[in-house]
Amino acid sequence: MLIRKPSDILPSEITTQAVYQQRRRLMLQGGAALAAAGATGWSARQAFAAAPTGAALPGTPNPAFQATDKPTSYEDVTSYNNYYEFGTDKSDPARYASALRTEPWTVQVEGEVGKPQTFDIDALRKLAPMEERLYRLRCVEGWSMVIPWVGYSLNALIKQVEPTGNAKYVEFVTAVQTDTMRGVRGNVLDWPYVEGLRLDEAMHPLTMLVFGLYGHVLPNQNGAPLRLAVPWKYGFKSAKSLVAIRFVEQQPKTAWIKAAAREYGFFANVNPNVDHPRWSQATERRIGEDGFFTPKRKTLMFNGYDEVASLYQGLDLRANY
Ligand SMILES: Nc1nc2c(c(=O)[nH]1)N[C@H]1C(S)=C(S)[C@@H](COP(=O)(O)O)O[C@H]1N2
Ligand SMILES: [Mo]
Repeated sequence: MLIRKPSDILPSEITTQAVYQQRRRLMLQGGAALAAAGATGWSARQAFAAAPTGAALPGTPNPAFQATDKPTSYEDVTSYNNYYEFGTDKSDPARYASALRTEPWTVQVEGEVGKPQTFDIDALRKLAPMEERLYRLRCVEGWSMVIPWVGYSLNALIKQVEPTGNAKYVEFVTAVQTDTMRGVRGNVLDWPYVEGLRLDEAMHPLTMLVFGLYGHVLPNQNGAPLRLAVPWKYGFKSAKSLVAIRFVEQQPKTAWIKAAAREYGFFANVNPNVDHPRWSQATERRIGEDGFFTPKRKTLMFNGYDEVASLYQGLDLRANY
């Protein structure tokens, strides 16, 4: 279960990466000073714990994709996760995903494309300029976060492989490492974790191929070395640790549809008016804001990304949940 921590010194008032970095330096200095003075309290340890540890991966902030919400702290973004391959508790990914082997790493891009290709992760990192975008992420379970991702629009990759006229959907296949992933030894889901988008959804500029967060390479628990971010859909569509991207004619059979088709649909657009069979989707709990008296936030249609509405004109969003 989630245990809330005091948030007074968490870097949660950050607005941009530059401010974050500056704050981080100050916190590290402050932490070092406290440590030198023999302070071993929670705040001294927290000052170290809250800073990114991976290699730097800066992105140029793209003004077109900046949520105005306050970013969720690095600590929360990297310690409260869903990554069932490593276990179903929110703390399991942070605890166990360090075992994931992220090198070497290739992504097979195949199927209904003129130029199928296997990309090395380094080639993908260089394929388009890295941008920083602040996106909201709304989990189908009723919580949300605000994350400064680093990456670029998936359509940059799609254009390179030239989809054929038969490509109607894109299937995303994620890693299975039986020796490092304790979760895949059980059958909570039918592994590999597979997701899918319609081709026009995959081509939408908001759909992002993500390599980092908070100016650093993705922590394993967040889907290293690359994952999707599809901010107008429930979080489960944003598949982690991609190994293959397939262009197909038929709607992909996703892991969540196979597990519970009545509860999780293919579209999975954030929609406060269509409840999950077991709970309401009208409101959400923003991670880092929750206290006994904190009111829940109203969930917004398409998670507030109204620019995607035209993709669904004429589609009954109640039937196509
Ligand atoms: N491979 C894989 N990708 C996954 C998941 C998963 O279990 N396995 N969980 C999804 C869900 S339910 C959510 S809410 C987001 C969480 O992303 P985050 O941990 O980076 O916030 O990842 C999604 N991607
Ligand atoms: Mo989720």
